[in-house]
Amino acid sequence: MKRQWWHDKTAYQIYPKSFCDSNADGIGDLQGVISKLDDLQALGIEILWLSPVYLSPMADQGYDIADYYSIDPRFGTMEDMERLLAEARKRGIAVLMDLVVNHCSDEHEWFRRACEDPDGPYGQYFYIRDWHEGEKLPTNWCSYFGGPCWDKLPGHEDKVYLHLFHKKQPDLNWENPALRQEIYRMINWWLDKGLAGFRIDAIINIKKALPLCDYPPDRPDGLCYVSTMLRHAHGVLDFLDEMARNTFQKHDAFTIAELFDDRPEDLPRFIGEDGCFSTIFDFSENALDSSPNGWYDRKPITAEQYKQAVFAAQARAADVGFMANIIENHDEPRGVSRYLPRGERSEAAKKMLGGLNFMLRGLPFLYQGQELGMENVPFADISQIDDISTLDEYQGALRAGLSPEDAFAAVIPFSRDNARTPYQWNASANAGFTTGKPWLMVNPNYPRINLAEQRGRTDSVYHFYRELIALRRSPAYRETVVWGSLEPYLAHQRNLMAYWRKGEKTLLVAGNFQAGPQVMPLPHAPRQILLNNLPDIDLRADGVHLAGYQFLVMEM
Ligand code: TEU
Ligand code: CA
Repeated sequence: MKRQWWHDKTAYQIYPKSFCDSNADGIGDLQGVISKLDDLQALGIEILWLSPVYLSPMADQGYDIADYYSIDPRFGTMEDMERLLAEARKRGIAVLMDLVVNHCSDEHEWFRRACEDPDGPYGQYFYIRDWHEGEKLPTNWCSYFGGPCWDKLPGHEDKVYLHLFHKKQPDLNWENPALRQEIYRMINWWLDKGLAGFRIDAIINIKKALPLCDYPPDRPDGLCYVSTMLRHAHGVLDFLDEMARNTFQKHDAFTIAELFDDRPEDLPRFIGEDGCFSTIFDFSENALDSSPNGWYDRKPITAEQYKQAVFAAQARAADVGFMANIIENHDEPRGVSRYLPRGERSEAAKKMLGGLNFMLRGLPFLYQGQELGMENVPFADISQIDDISTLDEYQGALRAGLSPEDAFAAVIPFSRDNARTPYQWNASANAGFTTGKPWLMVNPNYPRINLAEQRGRTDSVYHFYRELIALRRSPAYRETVVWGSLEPYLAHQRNLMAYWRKGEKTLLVAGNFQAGPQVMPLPHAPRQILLNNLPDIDLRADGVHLAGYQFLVMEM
């Protein structure tokens, strides 16, 4: 496999609205990010992805873009963005923005013009269809945020437009070459500015199965999940290859795609040597608890399921390319709250979960606060929730017959707002995020879980992540940690997740994914213990006696 400049890096996602507020309006901003670059550098971060900061009415927190060429005033100015790029570069940090081009905002000029003149050129930028009151809609697809994918075109009684996401996120018509050229021009404009690349949003959705048609209903409301349509859509790679040729390849840009519902056999075309992206996120463990009924019907994920999903994904990518490994992001609950059972979310367990993920083959991608072991939020009432997806899932649970209390209790553990609360900098008011009123409540555990406290304590979760990153960068182990192969070890031993990393050196990574102890047999005694999340290690003739949630990286 050809080596790339980004392979040995550690990446970090910032959710700008909740990272650091520089001007007391309760909303995180670019100046806030700039003021924390030293902290990111001290952690060892070399790639930074910013969730959207473009001009947006914020129906979906910036994933509804009204102008791709300007920064939303809530976040700052274009000068701030340029300064951020320059300051990051000084610290050896490559910056990625979010590329959201399946849809734009209904407040984007393209959509406004399409509404003014649906038969004119901008009408062709979207999927607009004739429709008359009382008729069935053009298709029976269910939007990702609930309800039909079609809404009335503003100003027209007899036309509807397609939105796979929220109604304020009209889908762009990629079949139209003029639209594609506009998008390539925009991408190149940003890359010319010195952006290192993009995280690419919801990209599989750009190709619709044509002609648009109904599919058998698979939901209680008689609609059909978009995933069925996507299975019938062919040709997304033609669009993506064309986009890559016209933009990313010319700039040697780094791209990481958010890809769901892709066909496994297409993996080489996505992330292989000549693939259209540098890498994609591995969502296989996030998908484990999904249910066709919705969030309220999700079941807890067991350690065994987690391990098997991760190993399967590692095997798929092994000869193809690098996947990016995550335990959480801005769309998911906190990893420690999801994959560790209630009552067992100790710092040791958090380090184990983080360590097992970090040491996989691929690009480690942290989400803000993960390095502190930030947890889900004890929301008490639905009125505290901002996220449109959670509100929709809550309604779905009510429709399924759950009482309001049960619906709330079932849905909240999966709320996207769990990961969107302000970053916990210190124990002062609002966790040091803002001196104003934060836009979303701060997790009340901030006096206990915050960066200042963890920085001052060498056995903290934060310091453990620093050690993981330092190991990845170290001259002695980099070769093995980054490019070494991965082979599962004792994959059938229950609640043990262990794997070899083999390269110049031979490392054995092991996590005891349970509260009780267990013995892991070893082929021979380790040469050296490189990382241990507990103060001691119990090595005996029959192997290593792991304490509950113990995590080790051993050189063998
Ligand atoms: O998410 C794409 C996606 O597939 C979502 O349906 C995801 O599964 C959902 O958020 C779960 O509730 C991306 C962004 O990451 C997300 O924040 C946006 O809301 C979405 O695209 C639309 O742009
Ligand atoms: Ca602000």
